[in-house]
Amino acid sequence: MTKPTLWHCHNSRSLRALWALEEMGMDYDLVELPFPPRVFQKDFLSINSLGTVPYFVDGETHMTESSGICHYLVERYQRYDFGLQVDHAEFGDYLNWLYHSDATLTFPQTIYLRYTFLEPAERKLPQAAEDYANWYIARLRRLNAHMENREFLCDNRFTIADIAVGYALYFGELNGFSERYTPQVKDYLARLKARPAFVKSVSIGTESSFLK
Ligand SMILES: N[C@@H](CCC(=O)N[C@@H](CS)C(=O)NCC(=O)O)C(=O)O
Repeated sequence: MTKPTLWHCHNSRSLRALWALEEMGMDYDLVELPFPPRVFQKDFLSINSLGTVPYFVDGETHMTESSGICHYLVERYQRYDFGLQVDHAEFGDYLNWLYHSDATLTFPQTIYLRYTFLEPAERKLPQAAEDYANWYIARLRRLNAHMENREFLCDNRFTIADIAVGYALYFGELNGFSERYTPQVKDYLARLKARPAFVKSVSIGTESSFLK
């Protein structure tokens, strides 16, 4: 059987997939790219026409969605030690956190990042950046309530839902939002960041970082 390959940029959303591979102790190949790859590594577009990371290949499977890759790894390799099966009472909740992590908690932050840091001075949009920062903090309301009496999101144990949401919180920290996190969310993020698999994954590729 061939090994999966992951294309990764330091601190980007491919960290979700890398962290999951490390938690699962899987054998994989890693291709590190400078950020953004479509500018600094143009030949990457011939591999992934979107030019985004993560890009993940496992045999005939090609994927571009970070939370989807984590979900794939659980299902494809039957790693329910990191996921929930369909007959579990919290299965819907688990899927909801997986989707929520990127569509609701990460996307608004990318608008902030773009119009604060990535665009040239004449295209920066402070109003859009501030609005989307506030949007992100407001969308944490559900997580804030959920984490009041919990250590992890689902089933009282660490799963890929924690990886998916944990990355959004970590990205928020890099963007300077963590002072606005509630105490329970700050503690939750600290717990996730202390995991050896996170510490290892986040240390990979610092030279070509898009957010240090
Ligand atoms: N929804 C996708 C988004 C992938 C994505 O946009 N990744 C960003 C990095 S966090 C990227 O590669 N941006 C480079 C670009 O847009 O050129 C996911 O969750 O993986």
